[in-house]
Amino acid sequence: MYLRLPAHSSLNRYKNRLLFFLLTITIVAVGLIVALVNYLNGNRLLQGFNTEPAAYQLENAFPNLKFNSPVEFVHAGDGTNRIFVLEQPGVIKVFDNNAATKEASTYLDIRDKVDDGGEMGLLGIAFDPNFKENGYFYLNYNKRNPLETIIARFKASSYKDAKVSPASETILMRFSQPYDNHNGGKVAFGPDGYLYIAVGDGGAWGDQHNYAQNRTSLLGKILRIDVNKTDKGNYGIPTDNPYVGNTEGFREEIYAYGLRNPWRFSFDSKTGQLWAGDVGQNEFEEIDIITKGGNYGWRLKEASRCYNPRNDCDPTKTLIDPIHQYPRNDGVSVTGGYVYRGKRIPELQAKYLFADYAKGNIWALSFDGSTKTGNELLSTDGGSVSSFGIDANEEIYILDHYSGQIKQLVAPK
Ligand SMILES: [Ca+2]
Repeated sequence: MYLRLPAHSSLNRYKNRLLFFLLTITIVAVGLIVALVNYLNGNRLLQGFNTEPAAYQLENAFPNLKFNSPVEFVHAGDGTNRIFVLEQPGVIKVFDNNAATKEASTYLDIRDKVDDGGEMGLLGIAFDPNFKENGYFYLNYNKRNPLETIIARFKASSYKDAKVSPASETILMRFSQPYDNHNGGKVAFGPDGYLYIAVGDGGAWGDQHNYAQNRTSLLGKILRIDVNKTDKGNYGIPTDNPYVGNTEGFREEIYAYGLRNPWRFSFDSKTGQLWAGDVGQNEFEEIDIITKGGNYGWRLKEASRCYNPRNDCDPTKTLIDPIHQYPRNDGVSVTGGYVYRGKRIPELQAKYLFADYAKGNIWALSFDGSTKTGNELLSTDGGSVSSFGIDANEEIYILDHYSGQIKQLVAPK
């Protein structure tokens, strides 16, 4: 009995040591698992399990200003740091690029020349590269009776003028519109000094008259003209346009074709690349990099899918597919933006920002030359984004068509 007691007590001691050992191992293991999960979460390696929406916020860039259906935001490149905003009914507003600006004044009022509503109105403005010397700027607007697109030049008597007379107008181009939607509308000077003009397919649906593929028509195209020449009246054709001197009756103004409703294009200020958002029909919205003479597919294709005909729509494989497209659950009406070259949000440097007008989504597309490498959803809260704008410092702004506010992205902390 005496002999057994120590043996018994020794056995208990071993049991206790074993239990203590197992308990210690368990505590250490649980601690390690908790630490590992926290580490992975912190490093966003478990992002697939994280359904949090994009973290960019939108703030009102000019809290004292509100516009009537704003559709465009530009600067004049004249060193005055003024911003010009187009109001769709036919007014250009001007104000100092300062968040504290109290009010915007009227720079030009052509409401009596413009018919607006739906997709019609004053849609585009481009200041002449020599605006400071010549006072010229160019507008794209719509009118009825008859239904037309007008490309016109206006003239400020001095670049410093606070107001411009509607009587300074010279019409460069006018062409009829079969329907009141799909007017394109953007105008901008390229790095080559030529004026680029976005023109939709004429409207209705499905491009029933096949205008976008018809190069004898200006509809469904990106046009390029020389505003310093007069061989076409008040403008001319750049000598290296794709259809210069053709004998097939193709319009010499055409730079690229096969577009449905290019709603906002821009030039990358660093590379000169031309980016466009093209509004889709039933299935896809698309982003295109536009090259000279390129055929972007519509109505043969809607984005990368055959539309009319449904099969074998590109037997010679000549149609250029979008760099990016998105389906209906992400939005229904694309608004093309800009390749960001500003300084305020370093994370977005060299990415192409664009939005969906109907859904309020704003994205930043990453790319490597001409191929997409990623697409980040920055916000689902953009409002009705009618356009983006760039100021003289290449900072980017977002126009909310419905609220009339100009917004700015704020990066997550
Ligand atoms: Ca296309």
